[in-house]
Amino acid sequence: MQHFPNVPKIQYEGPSSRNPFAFKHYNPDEIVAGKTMRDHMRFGAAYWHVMRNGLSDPFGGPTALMPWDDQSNSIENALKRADVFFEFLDKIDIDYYCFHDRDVAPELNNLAKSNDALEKVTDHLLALQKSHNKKLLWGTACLFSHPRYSQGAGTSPNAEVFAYAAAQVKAALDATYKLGGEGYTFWGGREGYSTLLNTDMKRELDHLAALLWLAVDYAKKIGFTGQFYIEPKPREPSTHQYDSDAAACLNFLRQYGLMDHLKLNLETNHATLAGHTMLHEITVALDAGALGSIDANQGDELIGWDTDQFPTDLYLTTSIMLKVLEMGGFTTGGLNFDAKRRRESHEPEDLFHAHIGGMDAFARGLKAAAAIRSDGRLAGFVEKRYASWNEGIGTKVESKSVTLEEITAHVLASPEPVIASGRQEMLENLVNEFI
Ligand code: XUL
Ligand code: CO
Repeated sequence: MQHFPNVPKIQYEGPSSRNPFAFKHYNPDEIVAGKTMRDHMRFGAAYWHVMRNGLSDPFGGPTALMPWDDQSNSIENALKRADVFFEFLDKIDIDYYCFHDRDVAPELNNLAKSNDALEKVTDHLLALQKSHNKKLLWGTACLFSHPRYSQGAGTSPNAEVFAYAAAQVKAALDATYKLGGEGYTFWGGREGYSTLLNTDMKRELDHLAALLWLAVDYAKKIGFTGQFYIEPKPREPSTHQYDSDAAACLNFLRQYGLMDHLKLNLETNHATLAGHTMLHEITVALDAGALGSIDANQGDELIGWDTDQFPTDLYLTTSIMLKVLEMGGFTTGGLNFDAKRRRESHEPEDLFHAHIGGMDAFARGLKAAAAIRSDGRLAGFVEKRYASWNEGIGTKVESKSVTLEEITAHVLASPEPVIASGRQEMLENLVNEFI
């Protein structure tokens, strides 16, 4: 059964193609900077957006046409959706996917029944992965939709709710392990507060760390060797979320001794909600050796919430790929399109236009980033800007072999420092040469 009858398998046709169902820049087998584009990108599709997002917004209900979905909470419906999803992955030529437990399988009226449903659906997903040659980038537990989590999951004031969340994490980890998942993500949708008047922040953070440690210990026990990630986001749904940005997450991980066990899964629209650029967030993570994976999307400058749009901004994709190349590429992570179509783009074929656009934008970002790196002028400029640290007083400070008195004596014996221009505009022009 063909669920996307109007859509062919998407193939690379090159920049002169006018076929909307073709890649103009993403050529999976083309070698760029020593690796195929496919291996650089490790593209993933998000089950929650592709299969479960009806495109409703706070002012109106769902618009997305999903003729394959009977809208029931049944296991049969869940199994059918999985078939459609793998047809989508085949046609769009994406190798990886990501899911929440409750996207793929229904939450039923008790944990035993929900776990049983998850077991049945993941058996089917495993078979589909094998027959379609697809892989799981990461799995996660949805600890934010059900009303029991309205006041937090790992940070709930109610210990029984914490316990429920922990049990859900166990089942989601079992599922991820069974499916050979290369990672497991924690996004703390409700891990924050609405008012501090009723909140014991210290206790809530201790509990959140306890949840992560329980997961790390359980993974060891079952032999799950995938990478754990934590995904920063500053607000929405909570007024304040504890994992507010990359620096806050790293501080949390360090405080609770978790740095060896978790890396960051960074999302562009979360970075901008935090008042940062994605480049800033990636740089913070990379410098801490904690850049794990990327939820690829972009926000809308005119709307102050998480619009989760498909990434089409070439400056954004170029800056991301510059850092990914600097890191030496993804290991366990990849570029997961945590992105949804606009509410007006309700036809199934819009799923393809959206992903094609994101994949082509990243392909162009990769090529531009590789060219900027082999050109060398940008890195050369930065290197030269810090050259004074490679000699004299700079070396002494960096090697911590100098006192404040010695530094003062040095300054008294030296002329006024002359600093060079930062040349921001020249460097912006240089980057534009490649885009
Ligand atoms: C929400 C978000 C999540 C996580 C997974 O903003 O990004 O979908 O990626 O829970
Ligand atoms: Co995300």
